[in-house]
Amino acid sequence: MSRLIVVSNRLPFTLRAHESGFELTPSAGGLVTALGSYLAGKQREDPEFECIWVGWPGGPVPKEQEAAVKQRALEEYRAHPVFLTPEEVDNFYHGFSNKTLWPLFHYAPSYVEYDPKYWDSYVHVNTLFRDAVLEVFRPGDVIWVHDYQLLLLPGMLRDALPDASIGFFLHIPFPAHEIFRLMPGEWKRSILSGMLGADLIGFHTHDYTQYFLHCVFRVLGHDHHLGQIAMEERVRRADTFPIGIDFDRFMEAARSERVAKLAEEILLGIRGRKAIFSVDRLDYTKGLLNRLRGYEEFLVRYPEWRGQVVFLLTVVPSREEVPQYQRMKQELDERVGQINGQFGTMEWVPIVYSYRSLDFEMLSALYVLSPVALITPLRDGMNLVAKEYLASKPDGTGVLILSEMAGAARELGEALLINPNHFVEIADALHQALTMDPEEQVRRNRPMQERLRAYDSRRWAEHFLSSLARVKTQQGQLATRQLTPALQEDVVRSLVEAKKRLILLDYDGTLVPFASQPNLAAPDPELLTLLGRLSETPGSMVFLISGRDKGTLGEWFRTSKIGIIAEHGASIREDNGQWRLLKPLTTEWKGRLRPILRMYVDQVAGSLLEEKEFSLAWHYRRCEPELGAQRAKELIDEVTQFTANLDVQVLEGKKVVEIRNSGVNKGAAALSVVSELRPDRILAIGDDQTDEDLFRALPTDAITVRVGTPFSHARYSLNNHRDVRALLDLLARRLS
Ligand code: GDG
Repeated sequence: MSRLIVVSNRLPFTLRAHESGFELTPSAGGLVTALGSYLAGKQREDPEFECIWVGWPGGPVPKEQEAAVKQRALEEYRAHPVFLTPEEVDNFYHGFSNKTLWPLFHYAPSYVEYDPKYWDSYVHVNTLFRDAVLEVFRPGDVIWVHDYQLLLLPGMLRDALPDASIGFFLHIPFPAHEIFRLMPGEWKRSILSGMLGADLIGFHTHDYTQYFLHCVFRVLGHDHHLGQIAMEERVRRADTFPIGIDFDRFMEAARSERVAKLAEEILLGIRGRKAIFSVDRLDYTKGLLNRLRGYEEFLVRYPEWRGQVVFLLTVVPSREEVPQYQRMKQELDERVGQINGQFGTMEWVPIVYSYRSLDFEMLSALYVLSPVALITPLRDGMNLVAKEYLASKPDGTGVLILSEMAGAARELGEALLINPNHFVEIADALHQALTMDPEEQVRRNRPMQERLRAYDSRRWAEHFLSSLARVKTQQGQLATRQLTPALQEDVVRSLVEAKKRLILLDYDGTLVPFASQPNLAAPDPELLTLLGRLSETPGSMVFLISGRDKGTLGEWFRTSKIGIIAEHGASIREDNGQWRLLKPLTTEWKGRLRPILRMYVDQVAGSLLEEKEFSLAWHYRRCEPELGAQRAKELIDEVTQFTANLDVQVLEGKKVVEIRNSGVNKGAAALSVVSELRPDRILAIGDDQTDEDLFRALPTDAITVRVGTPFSHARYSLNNHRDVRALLDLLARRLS
């Protein structure tokens, strides 16, 4: 990679206009810091490497100044600004981003405003970002889009740049489906499709990744395999990348004289009392009021600490335009006043409260001098403050009290984890922290520090970008070649030259088109003749390999000499016409699952239950499509939970949900046939996901053909069953 385009709502600087012009001052958010150390390292390794940042400069720019701002942004920051009008800022940023997505994704549905005006603006501003990216994009660039303000952008970029490398990272939680579904249908679908425009979609925790995958499944109907989303035209991945911090920077600062001096001054100011510390943006998700309630309870329950501790509460102004934030600020001021009024004395103020932002050294000094950090968000994507606190403790002492609702709690299990809704827990944790002996503090902190040092912000960015590169390679490997007439000649020639050739053919969608009911897809005379001609040529072994039951296939091909592997590989028909199992199977699970499937048949008009010897299948081809797809997701969800302890697997085929014994698949079945017959050439053709097992399992020199899509583990692709028949006909002619 020689160029990286980072796209985020805000640029790494803030623009301030004044009478004589404007100023660009660097801003140091979590993302800027995280990427900063990665970029510096990358540039050292590869002087050619370049990063361009696309985003909003954070303030209104008069039209006549745009060109000058653009010029300076490029020169000073390698940045490409997206200019927004005050109205766009209102509707897109304060509106949809912060009044709709932010509260919803942080599980505060009662704060959510569903305003179509906001949505329209969100769509529009995402197109402005798209245009800005397209202005700077050059083939070969990697695009990395960040956060909830730009959920539609990856999809918009994909439409314009079908082959580009596009990554997306969400810095806030992704909510469970129960919450996500509160949004109107069009918004939900557009947001998920927008995110799926990326090749790699990253989240902070495994839960967020799973919730996203679940929503994709429930809302759009795309299933996934280990985070790889099975969409026909392109593979993309959702995965977990917990953001790190610049560990060394905090550790170094903590060791610096300047910070030590500042810390000493602050300690003098609080007369050497033990400091409990927190810093957050003003936000209802950060649990500030709960924290105060917990601190108050602590002073009530443990009066011996009165006068001995000081709560250094720093709140950084944020989103002051949003009414909830204004109300919260007021409530916060009142609560601090009440607690100080109730417990304070002439000598002692329980809470030292500041409402402003700190410079880095001040922040570092507070981390250094505070024996306890109290971090209690109600929801938080990650929470970097918790990590930074630990990175600022060279001797390993200090106690982190952390809400289990923060993404960071997943990595920081040795901290004192509390539930932020339970103020008694907060109070007890404060007491425990203040009385914890230093050895225990070090014992808890060292492993966390090691983790933070090893997976720092640089590693995080490297991990994400190398995973993105891997997805691109994988896409390249999965893109099959269309079996053109010239290639067909080559393929047929190599089959003709072989002494023993094995031909494995899926049935529905591969040899015949799909029928509205499974039993209406009987083979036509032309097909029977074609397969007959093929199987009669010396050295040819033809097998149908299908998900259908052995009864139907056996009946349809009663007189035919071809081999049959039925029910995705459960049973095989031998030369003598007898069926045998390919591996021992049980069916007692059917009794437990049949009633669930029956319930779905009753509830969804037009659906039907097909019972095969070793599987149960719920078909919804004839149902109202939306309802059928919706119920199929629910059924899979329900059955998957139910089957956790059963030796069965749940599979979604084309308009069918099938449950069968695990370990039974076309790949395993084909391999057992291959090892028995030892062919020197194999041709395998199939059209759906279950055939991918077959393509993956066969030796690499097998001629594998996927019907209907070029994205497959097969080597070649054909368009439809007519093309398949034409290929088989050509082969039969050359063999005769
Ligand atoms: C979002 C997600 C996720 C704060 N006040 C000052 C200051 N900070 C720095 C901290 C820290 C960062 O800002 C805050 O990061 P958080 O993670 O706590 O929270 P959000 O801003 O809400 O960020 C969050 C994050 O994205 C990263 O993915 O962790 O969950 O909500 O680095 O040190 N820095 C200075 N003065 C301050 O007053 N210098």
